[in-house]
Amino acid sequence: MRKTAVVTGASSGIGEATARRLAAEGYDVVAGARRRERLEKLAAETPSIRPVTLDVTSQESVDALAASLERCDVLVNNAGGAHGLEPVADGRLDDWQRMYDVNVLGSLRVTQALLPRLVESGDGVLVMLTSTAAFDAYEGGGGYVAAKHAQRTMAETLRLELVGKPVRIVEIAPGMVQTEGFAVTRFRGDEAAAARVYAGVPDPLTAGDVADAIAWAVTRPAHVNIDRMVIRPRAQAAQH
Ligand code: NJP
Repeated sequence: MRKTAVVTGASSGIGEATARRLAAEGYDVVAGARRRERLEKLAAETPSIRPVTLDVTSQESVDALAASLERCDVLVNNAGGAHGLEPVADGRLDDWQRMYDVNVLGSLRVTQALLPRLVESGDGVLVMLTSTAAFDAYEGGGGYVAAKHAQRTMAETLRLELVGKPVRIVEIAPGMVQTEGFAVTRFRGDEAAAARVYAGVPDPLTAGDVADAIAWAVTRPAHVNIDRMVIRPRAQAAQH
């Protein structure tokens, strides 16, 4: 019986790479995001990927995803991102709300909707895509640092609550990953500013580096729980 993996935010970056990687591992992959045309392209290249239009900030959209599934063995809560770099004192409430709604409440909505399926699987794996920002504050981190801390502690609490149930909780915490969207939304569309940040970290991680880690963690035998993987570019390895 083929297993099913659901990847949120699969239209670009880490989510797209993870969808491809899990398909290569033999999973049927349900790839969710708002940009349907990008998912269609991904599915056209890889037949075991099924595109699903998904907005994790909408309960209706998340419920429709859950209703469309026959099974769910792996859930990768990847949809997320950062908006704005202002100091806390100047942080925009709408940015903070958006970051919470996608990263924290989005992960919560999808987790609540699919957890029964993960339990039914008999060996469910839930991956929470956090960040090194889930441990360390940094200037300008603001709402992103707060949201990723919240996601991390949600995963830790869930792991405690699921003791005795057949679901493993894996946290993946990357440092800087060069993806299409992340730095651009962070810098409000200023691609030149985003490029300058990447220039400051030679050899950032690629989305594929993170996808490899996710694929490795979820394919461990059922008795092996990888609690957390922190993955940084070598240039960031000693930073806190
Ligand atoms: O970014 P990007 P990454 N509903 O912008 C989707 C974390 N991270 O791959 O809906 C559903 O290429 C969006 O799809 P669309 C980061 O916090 C990154 O770098 O079509 N999906 C797209 O597929 C995040 O949790 C770095 O616009 C929604 C995807 O999210 C994860 O890695 C470092 C959505 C974002 O892809 C992936 O980010 C780090 C919604 N409402 C952690 N809103 C890094 N890149 O440096 C957005 O520590 N998406």
